[in-house]
Amino acid sequence: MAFTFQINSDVEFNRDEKLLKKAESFKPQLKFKDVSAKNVVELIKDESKLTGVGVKPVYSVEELTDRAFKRDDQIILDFGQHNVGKFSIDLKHVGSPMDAPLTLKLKFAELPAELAADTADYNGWLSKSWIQEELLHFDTLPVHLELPRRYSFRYVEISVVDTSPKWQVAFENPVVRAQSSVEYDPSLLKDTGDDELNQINKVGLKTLAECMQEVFEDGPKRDRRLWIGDLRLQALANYASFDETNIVKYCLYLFGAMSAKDGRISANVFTGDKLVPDDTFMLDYGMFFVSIMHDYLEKHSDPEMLSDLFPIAQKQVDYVLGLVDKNGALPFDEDYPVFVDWSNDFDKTTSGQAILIYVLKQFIDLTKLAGADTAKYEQALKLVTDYALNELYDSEKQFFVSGPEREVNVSSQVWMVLAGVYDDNAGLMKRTVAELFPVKGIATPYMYHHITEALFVAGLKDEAIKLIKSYWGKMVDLGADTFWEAFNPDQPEYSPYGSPIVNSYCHAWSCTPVYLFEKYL
Ligand code: RAM
Repeated sequence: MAFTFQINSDVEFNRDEKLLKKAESFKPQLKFKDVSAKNVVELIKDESKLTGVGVKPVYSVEELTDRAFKRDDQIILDFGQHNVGKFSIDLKHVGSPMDAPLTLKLKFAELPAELAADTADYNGWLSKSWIQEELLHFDTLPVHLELPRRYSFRYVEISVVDTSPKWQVAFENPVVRAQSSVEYDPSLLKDTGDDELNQINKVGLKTLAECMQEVFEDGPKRDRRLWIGDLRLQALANYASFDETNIVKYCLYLFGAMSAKDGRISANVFTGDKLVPDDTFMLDYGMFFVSIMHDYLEKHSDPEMLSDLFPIAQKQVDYVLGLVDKNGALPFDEDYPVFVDWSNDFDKTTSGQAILIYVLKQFIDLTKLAGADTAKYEQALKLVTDYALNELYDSEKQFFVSGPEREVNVSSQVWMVLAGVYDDNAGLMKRTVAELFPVKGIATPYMYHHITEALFVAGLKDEAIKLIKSYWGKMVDLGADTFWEAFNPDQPEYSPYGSPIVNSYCHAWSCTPVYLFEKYL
């Protein structure tokens, strides 16, 4: 099973006001820019695009002013690019006096596919409230409408529910006050020498920029909050591009200031009006707090951060080491799962073991840096690594196996390679490519990132590039302006939530080509 909703209302949290105050000093300033809509477009059937829906321009936005709309009329505004921000528009009445209110329905979409989907059909397990829609009444016109809520979109569909037979409504100046804490600037990217890769890189950078708000959000449409797993990858892509250090520190300090009293670090933090740690815990996400510190300190020296956050990282590591049995196995626990990917189709026990090894190595580096004693952790590392090599590596199959069925899956090999457990990574990944590719049943760019990185680490550069082109490249072909939260190339309409209408089509953990190209090309 993978992660679904957890309700752990009995968990007690720390709230370290000193660390929160420090966090506040790192909080980034948002930058704002007004972007006008470009065209009015209409949906068309286009089999080359996601769910077979594309758009075609009908007229330019300047021509909107001359038109008036009545009951059941509809327009779709295209802003020409993905934006995160607040939408505004001028509404005027045309004709006889207003003898009834105006009712409009507004729908915001990152992709045309969302506009084609019928909201009423949504019956998934995530809240319907994520669907980006508004129903609005206006008793008098003209009105300068400024929506109070931030949306994430390229397209806005405006449906006139009704005016009255006596008058119509006209629209002018559709604008989004676009926001981010960085400015998207493709000149930050190096030329890979390959047009397709350059295009993928740009879409990756745009994705990252849109998700860099006051925190590294996972997705500006949904969940609009700070998840550790996403943060780790965003921070890496950020070092390879914008290299904004304060936002990383802000996020790290938030997790550090609000860990659970038992030592676990929450999987995500709500960062609306109040800062609230979620009562959701995932073992791999909690442990990646260490990785984020480690990655940061590899790039930027920061003794103060190390001394502030090291004790918190240590408690998290100690908590997980307490779950390891005397043989060195880390059992899979439904109540404290390893996430790894949204797919439920593979066993994650061995991936969890490898992630523990991966993090433990980084933690030992941090321990040395902090001048603390590493003996306990060196010993633990040996125990869990020996277990992986002796019990989880099947020398007949020549693969790492996972779970009671001794299943061979891609994720176990990938994480063992990333953890540097086995002495022949190249051989292991070659066998993985030969026997377990094409990748099946993996649903997230998050896991595809780890597969790709394992290929690079193992020296299989051509395979890595091939995978990037067939995965991220396919999203571009399907119309991505920004990369998506979930994508299964065999089943492009897949959603982890039961319906693509709540999928996020600008999702942080998919931005990693920016990091991979910088590091491995
Ligand atoms: C979803 C979001 C987020 C991810 C978690 C596990 O809610 O997509 O990005 O980190 O799942």
